[in-house]
Amino acid sequence: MKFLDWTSLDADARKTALARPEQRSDPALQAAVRAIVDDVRTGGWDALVAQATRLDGEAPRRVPVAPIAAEARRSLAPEQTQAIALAVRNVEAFHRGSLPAEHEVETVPGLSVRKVWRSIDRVGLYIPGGKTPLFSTLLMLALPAKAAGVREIVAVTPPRPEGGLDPVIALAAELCGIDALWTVGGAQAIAALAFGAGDIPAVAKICGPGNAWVAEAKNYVASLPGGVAIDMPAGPSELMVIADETADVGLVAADLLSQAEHDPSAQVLLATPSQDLIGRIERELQGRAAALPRATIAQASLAHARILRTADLGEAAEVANLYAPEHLSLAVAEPAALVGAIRNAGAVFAGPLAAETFGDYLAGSSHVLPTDGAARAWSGVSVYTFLKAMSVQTVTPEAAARIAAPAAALARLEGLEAHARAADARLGAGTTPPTRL
Ligand code: HSO
Ligand code: ZN
Repeated sequence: MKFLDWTSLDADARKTALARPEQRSDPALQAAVRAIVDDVRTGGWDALVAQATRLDGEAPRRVPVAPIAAEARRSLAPEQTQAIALAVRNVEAFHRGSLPAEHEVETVPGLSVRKVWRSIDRVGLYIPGGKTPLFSTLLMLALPAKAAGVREIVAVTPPRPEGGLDPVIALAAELCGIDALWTVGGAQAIAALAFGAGDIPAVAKICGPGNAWVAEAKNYVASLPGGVAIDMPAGPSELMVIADETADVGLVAADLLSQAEHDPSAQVLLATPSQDLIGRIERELQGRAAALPRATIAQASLAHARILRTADLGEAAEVANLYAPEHLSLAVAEPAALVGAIRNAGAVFAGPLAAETFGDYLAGSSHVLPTDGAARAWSGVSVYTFLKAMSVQTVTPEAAARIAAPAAALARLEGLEAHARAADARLGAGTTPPTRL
């Protein structure tokens, strides 16, 4: 853990204090990913089967979720199933409630421009697998997509190490109204979604986190001419906590550890003006970390955690804006006042009771959020991820009479005579009947 006095650091030292591990692309991995993607692109289903069998030990299958979800319902405790259902309810409610309204502006009397929203027709959702499949990620992608009105969701997830579909993922899918998932993962799954392979249809956008292979494949398919759209790449989890002297050291430590247990490279930071809190936090973190089932991972993350002493909460907010964390917790007496000062963060947890863990599972917002400083310019997954705005122009004869001449003037200024004539042609059009030949 690193302790730093932010106020006394110069610009270079501040940069170093907030540096993240470099997300450098490994040329060998890049070449391997491109080879897999190109193979599936040209070889279709047969190439996909060969790659998936070589890498994951089984051919891709479209697995109906109902029978496997039934298995999960039998093996889970009722409160576990109910907890997933509650998460589905909340996440669905939040995203349905955050659908954008249509806007109409009459820029000139009779000339109206509307902004209307249309969902993407077909999207691909990548649900990461591995040893601990995070079924919650399925909720956080599928429910915003459904709320946005996406007609077809093609969900893929790697087969379990022992083969087949994870029962809890199947249950989560069923509760989200997804009736089948493809058990295929890695770069080969991304290629199948990008170009189509067998019965896996090509999609317009691929969303969801994954390992380095998946991230590389997403970037590659998106870079190709006419390539599929992707969401932002996901880096290691991040949590910054801003705390004041009223903060409960146990709650602050619990939140920091909740992200530290994700990954040895998870980024946890505390910014506080309270020397007293700084004095107590290290002991609290070390003691609690050692007692966790994932102690080794949490301790590896804590080894590069940063505790920053700031002059006041305003300076702590500036640190957060510079760092742009994926998650920002405000463990302060007056969180509402501080929220106003925050500009760059994926998700904010305002007040000591707003646990980051609630956001990970069931508060309602998506936990697929911008990492690695992307929160300076990107938002987390929401209904907007799956929507496009379209403008619709309508013009009355009166409006046409007012705007045709200035439009033609602008066109002639650009030397585009055909544009000018198209504008002029609207003068009087619609008011006089068309000439009959
Ligand atoms: N905190 C993670 C999401 C997650 N947490 C899934 C638990 N399960 C995203 O940064
Ligand atoms: Zn988490």
